[in-house]
Amino acid sequence: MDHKAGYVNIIGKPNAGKSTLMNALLGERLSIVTPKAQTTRHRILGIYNDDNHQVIFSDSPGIIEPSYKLQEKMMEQVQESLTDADVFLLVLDATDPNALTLGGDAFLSIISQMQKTDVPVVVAINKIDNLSQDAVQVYGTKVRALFPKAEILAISALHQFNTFELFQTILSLLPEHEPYFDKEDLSDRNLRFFASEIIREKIFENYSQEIPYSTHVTIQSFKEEPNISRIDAEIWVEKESQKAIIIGKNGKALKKTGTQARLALEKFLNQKVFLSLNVKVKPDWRKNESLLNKILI
Ligand SMILES: Nc1nc2c(ncn2[C@@H]2O[C@H](COP(=O)(O)OP(=O)(O)OP(=O)(O)O)[C@@H](O)[C@H]2O)c(=O)[nH]1
Ligand SMILES: [Mg+2]
Repeated sequence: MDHKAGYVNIIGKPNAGKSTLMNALLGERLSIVTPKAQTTRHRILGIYNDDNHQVIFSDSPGIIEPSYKLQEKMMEQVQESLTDADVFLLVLDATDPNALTLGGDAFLSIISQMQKTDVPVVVAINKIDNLSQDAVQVYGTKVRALFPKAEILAISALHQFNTFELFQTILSLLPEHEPYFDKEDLSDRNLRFFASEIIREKIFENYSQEIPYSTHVTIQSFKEEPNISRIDAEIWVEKESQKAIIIGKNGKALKKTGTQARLALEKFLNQKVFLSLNVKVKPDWRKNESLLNKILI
């Protein structure tokens, strides 16, 4: 058999550039990206197919010490990606002085698992567009000391520098295997999921402090008509005061977010979109186990 296939599980701290990198490797904007940490909440598979390869990239939330139930569930999504990897792709933000050292036991324990595993490890030293060559060199030496057997590449996911080389390295490490998914599949997630993520991305971009973290987006209905998709979405918040902030004075803030989300959805779906957004208060949804079990699957 000369077909190769496998799971390439991307892990790292929040904001390291994991989602940017998955999108760059796939050439598709599947995972949402924002400047804020803890943007990604779910494990998301992005699938690359050609005649001889199926690369299943797995994006996941950044590793943190969970301090509430939603974060615990996010870390369960990370744990899952530690179990089925054919290749680990560890993403480090080279501009973060604490990228390798501090960051709590959760991250250190994952680093130590990576050091012991028989699964091939690729380390992507990311954001080198913001670093001098000397600094990259120094950083590379530190990473080499931690991972003597790993493939180590200095990249910029944002500017797609060295990402082709990274992709070739990954291909060379994949095992021979039949495809796991249909060759037409791009992801394990459906359009409703991506629609909710795109709306969440615009919330992350438009609101500050705790607001984005206190929201969740559900799609109430998604109707595909020949020339337009009609999407009804609900934005959950935890308190009335947050609802007021999301809506803004005279509805201005929600209108702006809604317009940006609609335009992004139109680009993603390649079709006109009618988007209706409703804000609903769901007290303490981030601590509600049964709600979270429905949301984080
Ligand atoms: N300068 C620079 N910025 C980058 C690079 N890669 C990602 N970023 C930026 O870093 C920020 C975080 O990127 P994400 O891809 O959302 O990071 P993530 O690791 O998925 O973050 P979480 O989902 O929160 O864990 C965004 O503002 C990106 O544009 C890079 O190579 N260079
Ligand atoms: Mg992400």
